[in-house]
Amino acid sequence: MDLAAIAELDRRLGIPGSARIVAGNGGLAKVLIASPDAAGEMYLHGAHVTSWQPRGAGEVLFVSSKARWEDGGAIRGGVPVCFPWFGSKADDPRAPAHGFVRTKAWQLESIVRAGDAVTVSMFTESSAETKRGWPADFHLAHRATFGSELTLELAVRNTGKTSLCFEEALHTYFRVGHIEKARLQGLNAVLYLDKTDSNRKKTQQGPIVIVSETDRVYLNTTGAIALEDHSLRRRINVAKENSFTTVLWNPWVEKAKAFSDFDDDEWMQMLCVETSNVSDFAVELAPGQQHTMRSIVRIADL
Ligand code: TA6
Repeated sequence: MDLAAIAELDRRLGIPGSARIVAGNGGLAKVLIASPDAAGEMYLHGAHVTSWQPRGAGEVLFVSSKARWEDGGAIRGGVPVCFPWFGSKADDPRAPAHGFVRTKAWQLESIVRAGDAVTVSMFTESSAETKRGWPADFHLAHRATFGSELTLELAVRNTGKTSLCFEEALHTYFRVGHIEKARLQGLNAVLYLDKTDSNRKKTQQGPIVIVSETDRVYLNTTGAIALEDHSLRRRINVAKENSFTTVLWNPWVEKAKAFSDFDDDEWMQMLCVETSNVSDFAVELAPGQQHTMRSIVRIADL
């Protein structure tokens, strides 16, 4: 989108003093939120939230200093939207990881201020191009509310004549002071698939401390989690609705080095906790039906 088009979008949908549409990194269009309750950013590219800072608090989301900002690529950090499959595509190993909506521009539908919070709504939908990779008719909306809480809603509508099945994840990168001083509560006794151990099924015992590469899918869990950060002395609470899996990821040392869009030491500053419906909990949607998954993030002092 060129600067003139961004300015036109700002004229049509911007809210002076609260939300402006400007050119961000790589010239990609973004919505910049500055409300009494919070500051934030959301790119049209991938409907990707890259910043949320509630008033009086530090930045809650991690974005890599080496992130790439380009059409066709995925932004390393913030909240990538994974849809309609998670990880690699079961029947096509050449298909892009985590689906195709995080690497393309979405449409900005509206920006609404309610009280001191601002809600930004974006959408994307099926096209001849998307059907080449995934032959389904769909409408996908991502609504982000920036306030004293961050609420993310992912709404899928089946606009076709046949049933569709999809996986989804809000692949959120949380910023931590130092990963070795973080603990995760809320997944005790939950079954998980350990992707670092051939997807072996295991049961979580007690709180989680990250001491090596971690890549897990917690199954059949609808509860909230609390990320306790003893370095930044804060607790990040993530509640969720209509989500039956939680993915946990930290690349640790070696995987971090392997990524060209991630700095070698940045594994210490982030943890992905992903509100999702993946694996055995993929969603089946009949024609005309809609499914909405929600993630609600709050922070508190520790
Ligand atoms: O969510 C965890 C995960 O699926 C890991 O397996 C790892 O690959 C990570 O996502 C990052 O994926 P990306 O395609 O963004 O490099």
